[in-house]
Amino acid sequence: MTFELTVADMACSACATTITEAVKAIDSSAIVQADPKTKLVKIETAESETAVKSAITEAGYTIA
Ligand SMILES: [Cu+2]
Repeated sequence: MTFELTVADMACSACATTITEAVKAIDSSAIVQADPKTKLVKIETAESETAVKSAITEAGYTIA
């Protein structure tokens, strides 16, 4: 499935990398586009939205 999350505390490209890696840790074939300017993270994954949200939250970020 494909969905888009807003991560308000994604401040820079290092945050975007951390978030991308957190998602890829639960689904290595996930496609993640994280943009610190818009705070949007577009994710294409076989994992559930709930699983992805908790992976990002556990990495220390807040989903709006
Ligand atoms: Cu950052």
